[in-house]
Amino acid sequence: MEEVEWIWLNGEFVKWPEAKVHVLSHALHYGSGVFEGIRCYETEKGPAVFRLKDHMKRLFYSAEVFGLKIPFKRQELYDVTLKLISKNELKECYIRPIAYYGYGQMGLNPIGAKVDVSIAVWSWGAYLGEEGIKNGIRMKISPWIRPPTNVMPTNAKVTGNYVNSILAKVEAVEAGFEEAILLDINGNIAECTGENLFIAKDNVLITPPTDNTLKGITRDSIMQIALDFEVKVEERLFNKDKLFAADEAFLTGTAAEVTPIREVDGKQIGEGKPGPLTKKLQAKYYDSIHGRSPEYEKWLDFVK
Ligand code: PPE
Repeated sequence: MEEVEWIWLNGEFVKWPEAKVHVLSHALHYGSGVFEGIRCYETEKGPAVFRLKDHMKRLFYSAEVFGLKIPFKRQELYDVTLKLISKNELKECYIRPIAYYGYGQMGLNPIGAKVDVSIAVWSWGAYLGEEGIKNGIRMKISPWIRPPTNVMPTNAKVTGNYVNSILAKVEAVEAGFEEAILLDINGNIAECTGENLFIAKDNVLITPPTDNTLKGITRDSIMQIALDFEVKVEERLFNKDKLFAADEAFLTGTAAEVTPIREVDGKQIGEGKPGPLTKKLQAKYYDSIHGRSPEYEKWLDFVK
């Protein structure tokens, strides 16, 4: 990982090597934290963070679901994020805010434990590879099931949830695939380890509802772009048959951006390459994050 100079930790800018945690931090043992993944992109008007307000809103939503009290205001974390990017003189970066139970109290009951908050930024390239963004990836349906929300709060970005994602990811990668698709307990497609999933059939875009999955901000952006292109969008449950019979499929996420899917479980999706609708939505998404689409400039928060 590429280090930068500054990390923001509990109200102060500290040097990268100084941003450490104690081995008895609560979150290290029990996954008791909430976090976000955000990206900043270079634009003609300077670096801009994509949908920063929405990401901060989701951070506080996750904290509320989990019952963790963030000892800063949403606006403070918003301001600090922009400042941190300029302080590190970055043009493009990934942004990782995290709030977690820190050091001082062990045992499962975290009530009253200290909450630490940090924001780190670093440069992070294509999550599933440049090749994947261009030509599509090969996916595997995971034997691991996305837990329902009465088991884990899967529509909140709680760190402990990601054990489920790691299990699915490792299983898929070891079997020679780039990424895993997780089903819900009823066999419907839920989402991927760190992305939402879309299929296109007869020019209609379909994505699972987010009752049991993360309400992706990239997902929401793609749905808005599709509607602006007058493409019909449906949020409904579907199973793997529909996925295998799709004309096109792709996944969305801050890290993965818009990555086409060319194959699932060895079966070719559509023509086995990024389809026309995927390419059109992908191109518009890249234009919007890089400030080349005036209609979506509302999604950008510029670093001063
Ligand atoms: N589902 C999950 C489970 C998920 O973690 C993400 C983001 C999404 C969907 C897409 O959400 P959004 O980024 O708002 O469009 N995953 C983040 C973490 C990746 C990581 O490896 O860490 C991300 O994309 O930043």
